[in-house]
Amino acid sequence: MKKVIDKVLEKYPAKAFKNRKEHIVVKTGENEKPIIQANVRTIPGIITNRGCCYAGCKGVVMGPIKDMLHIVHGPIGCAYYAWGTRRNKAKLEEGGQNFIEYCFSTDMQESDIVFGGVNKLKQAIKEAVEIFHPKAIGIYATCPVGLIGDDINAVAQEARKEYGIDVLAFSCEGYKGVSQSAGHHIANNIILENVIGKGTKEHKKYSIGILGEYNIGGDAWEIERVLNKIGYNVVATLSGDATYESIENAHSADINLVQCHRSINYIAEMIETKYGTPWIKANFIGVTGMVETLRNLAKCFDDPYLYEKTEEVIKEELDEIQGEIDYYKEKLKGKTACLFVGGSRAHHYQILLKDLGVKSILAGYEFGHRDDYEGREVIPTIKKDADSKNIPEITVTMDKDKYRIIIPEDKYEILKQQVPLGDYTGMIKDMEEGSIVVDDLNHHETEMFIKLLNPDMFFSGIKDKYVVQKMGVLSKQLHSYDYTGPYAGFRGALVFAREVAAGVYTPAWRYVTPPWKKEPMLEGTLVGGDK
Ligand code: CFM
Ligand code: HCA
Repeated sequence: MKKVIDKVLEKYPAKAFKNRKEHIVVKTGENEKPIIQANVRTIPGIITNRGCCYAGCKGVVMGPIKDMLHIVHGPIGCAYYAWGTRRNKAKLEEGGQNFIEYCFSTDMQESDIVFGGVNKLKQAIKEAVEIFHPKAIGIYATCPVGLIGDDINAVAQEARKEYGIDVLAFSCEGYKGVSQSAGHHIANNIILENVIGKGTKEHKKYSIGILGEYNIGGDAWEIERVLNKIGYNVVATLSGDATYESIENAHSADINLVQCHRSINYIAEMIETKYGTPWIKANFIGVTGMVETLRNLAKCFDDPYLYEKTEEVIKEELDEIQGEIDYYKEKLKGKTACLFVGGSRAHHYQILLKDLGVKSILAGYEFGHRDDYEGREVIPTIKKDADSKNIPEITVTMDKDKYRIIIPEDKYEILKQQVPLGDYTGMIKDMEEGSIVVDDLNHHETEMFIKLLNPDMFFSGIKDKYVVQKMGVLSKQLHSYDYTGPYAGFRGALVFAREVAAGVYTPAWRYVTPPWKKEPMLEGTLVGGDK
């Protein structure tokens, strides 16, 4: 594997070589816990797959809140970028509102950039209130807004007074921070300070919160179906198919399940500090992940009814899918995969692939931090990056009225030995020896690694899907699920298995000539030959 990496880095100029070398590691016997460089800016000139701060704030964390009206303050392209493509689905609830299919923007023009866009923003809010009567409004600043200095906070404050609804301003200009993860931070801070804790709904038995689950392709619905069947009451999902009111009540959960650690780990921590709600790392992707998560959750409540019901539901769900899953496993056994996605799926989907007998030989995140790769224990050793000054830090203290002791300290310590309470061990730990880990993989490296590793499948996003596919390798989007889904939970695992098997065995590959048949094979290529 070392040779493969040398080959990939070979033609980089010295500065790029030094930089990229630190972002690529191999897990070996001697290097069980490699240190990887992460969450630093991409070198200009390199074609990265990363998104921006605005994408992380508006597109990822806030966008899925369905009855909030999200106004993108900026030129229309930014609004269009975050319009529907992420496939965060939402259903209208009885008596509720759902703006998920809409795209609201101030559509700034050159004259607004020169003379300021504040008046246009005020007008947009006025129209939004008059036409749609939303529960709450979010204003999202894109790059030019920060550059010209429109004061969106002042506009939001004035609008709150004038219309008597929550109007939240997010200074999430695309250039802030390294990538999407800066935007997650900005959104989460504002949600914690202004929304969570305001609700007054009565606490119900077996209440849980799901954090970092965005209902892509209907994942949250599938997860909730199973959790409800066991008897849990999901008070809030942040933020897939969420209502503003459910988020106001998120503090009433007894346990929070953290699915996407990257986008939400600090909010889970802050909810615990402020309201006493403990959190565990969850993984609803893959049968093994789902079963383990359900059992861990039952242990947190330590209630005989839940233990029993959990096993009953697991059995029922497995009975439903096992036969078909085994069929696809037979088809996929021994295949190899590369994964390159955002900040958590490159890990979660390895668990599902393993269930199907597929080996993950390379994986990486676009913008994961070192703890997403190496585990939470490295957080105190991570140097603050130069960009973090762009993102306001907030300090949270205990809310004396709403704080609850849910798991007493002595029990907490015992439980911590059994379940990932307040902990996440990172992606590398679950990878096999000899596998390659690459942070912020770029297009040059994608092509080189494909030529050298010749994987059977490559999981990433729209920016490289067709490049990979034209190389004769099945490419599936783990962001949008190639317009299908859900992939989460038991039934989702089956949908995924069916699609991957169909992709691998499609006769279409006979019509594509892979590069190693057109060009001489690169020296160091591991496996060649037919697909
Ligand atoms: Fe979390 Fe996400 Fe992801 Fe993410 Fe994203 Fe996404 Fe993703 Mo695309 S919140 S880090 S910023 S799991 S939008 S739903 S698919 S890159 S791996
Ligand atoms: C984003 C959203 C994205 C992009 C997906 C892709 C998503 O980062 O702005 O590149 O295919 O999941 O929709 O991550």
